[in-house]
Amino acid sequence: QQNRSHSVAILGAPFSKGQKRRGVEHGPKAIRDAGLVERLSNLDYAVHDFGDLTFKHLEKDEHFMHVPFPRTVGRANKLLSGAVSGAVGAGHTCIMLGGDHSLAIGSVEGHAQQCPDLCLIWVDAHADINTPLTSPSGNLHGQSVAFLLKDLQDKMPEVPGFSWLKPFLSARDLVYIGLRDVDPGEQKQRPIHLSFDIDAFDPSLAPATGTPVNGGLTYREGIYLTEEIHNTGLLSVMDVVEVNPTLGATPEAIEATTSLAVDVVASALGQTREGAHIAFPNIPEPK
Ligand code: B3U
Ligand code: MN
Ligand code: MN
Repeated sequence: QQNRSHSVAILGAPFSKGQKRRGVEHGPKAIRDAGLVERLSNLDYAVHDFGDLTFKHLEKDEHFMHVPFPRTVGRANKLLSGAVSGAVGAGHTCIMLGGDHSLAIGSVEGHAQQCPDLCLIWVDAHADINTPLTSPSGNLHGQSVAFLLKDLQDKMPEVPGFSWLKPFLSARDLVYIGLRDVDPGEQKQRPIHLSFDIDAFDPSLAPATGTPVNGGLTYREGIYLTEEIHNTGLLSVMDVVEVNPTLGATPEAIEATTSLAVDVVASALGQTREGAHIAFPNIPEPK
């Protein structure tokens, strides 16, 4: 079980230049407004909200091939990397609130500075493993994994803004959802980086996101996943990305998405559906 004596750091990353729709930069505020800090405090964590990082949009940032804002995205991720590294180094379990999924580049890299043996669990409707040469859109949020993987090094061009980044992850460090038969000796005690794209959920549950795709996770599937990750006791950093509060058709659609984001974080940090097992000393009686 995740050790509740761990404190939780919340890092807001209001950044949207890894894709072309505006609004996802409002994700951190929307998720906070949905009650994240209170929910985690109720789980008995000491919550340290470090606020939002301030990202610079570079004036001179020409496309690289058909990839927009490469230097702006590279620089934002370098900044985020330092912040995540600092939070993990200070002993916190770190929750990174995006922002778009290009931010996983810096988040995972900063985590790896402190935990070189981390493994990465990518929960997403998309694989985000395009290179600039395979990407249909050019958007960097669809390329994050390719920047991290050593295995793809000879397939990756040098993208301006990313000279600080050396790929460090092996394909075998990237964990997929759906494994069903793992032997005891195959299990490794490694810090887990959970990168959770809200668009992994079905659009009926998480409509306020930039690229919804039908046929997504049910509520039960998503929460089961985060409960199991909590049960490993190994969660070290979690990204919650692609919540775009400007894209809901109704206030209810936005609220559904942001409260789902709070639910997956709380569940990854140990909130159980059957209750918190904190018994009432005595059940209150009516007078
Ligand atoms: N695979 C497509 C679409 C996409 C990736 N990530 C999101 N959408 N959110 C691409 O652009 O690489
Ligand atoms: Mn993604
Ligand atoms: Mn996605």
